[in-house]
Amino acid sequence: MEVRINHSKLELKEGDITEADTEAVVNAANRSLLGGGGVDGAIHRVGGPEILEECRKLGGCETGDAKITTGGNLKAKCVIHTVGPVYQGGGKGEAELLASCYRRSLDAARENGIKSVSFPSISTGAYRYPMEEAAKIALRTVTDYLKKHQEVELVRFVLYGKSAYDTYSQALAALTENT
Ligand code: AR6
Repeated sequence: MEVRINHSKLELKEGDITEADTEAVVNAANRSLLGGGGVDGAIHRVGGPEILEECRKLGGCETGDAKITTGGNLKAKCVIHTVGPVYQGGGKGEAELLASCYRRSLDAARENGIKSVSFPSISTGAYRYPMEEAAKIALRTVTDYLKKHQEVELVRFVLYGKSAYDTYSQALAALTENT
């Protein structure tokens, strides 16, 4: 599924983010930036040790923020590491922190002249954010961002499994109907 937002394209795909051929892929990291499971584990496994070497020099990353490194052996030339919130019921500012992950990742892309970015569904694995809620926030935030900034030409969500893909597709359909 894809939609146009001004001069940019927003795309949903089912798949594995380590195989993405966009210039950058976003990692759902933790504050240490020193690796973990899920997307983080897969990116470091496929991308190789060069990514971790650069991460070590960054001194971690706050929740809601993003930092960039090489893509190592990935097809993508850069990895943008962002740290999603751990879901604690929704009353701890999680929605704003999750939105901030998407905005700060796209800021990092723009600052580095990157025109295509793939995102996973941040916080919806180990950090337990409900997928439906997270999809609405992710898609609304990226759509609003692309309306304001033209530099990033392609944003792709790479969704792991059919259920995640369907949830994002329904959220995107609802969002575009209402705008
Ligand atoms: N490609 C695309 N999506 C994936 C992949 C993949 N290869 N693997 C999993 N997903 P998670 P979080 C989906 O746990 O919730 C790590 O240990 C997965 O189904 O990767 O932000 C970090 O170090 C889920 O929907 O990230 C942190 O400690 C989504 O990606 C912590 O997990 C995110 O799941 C971050 O947790």
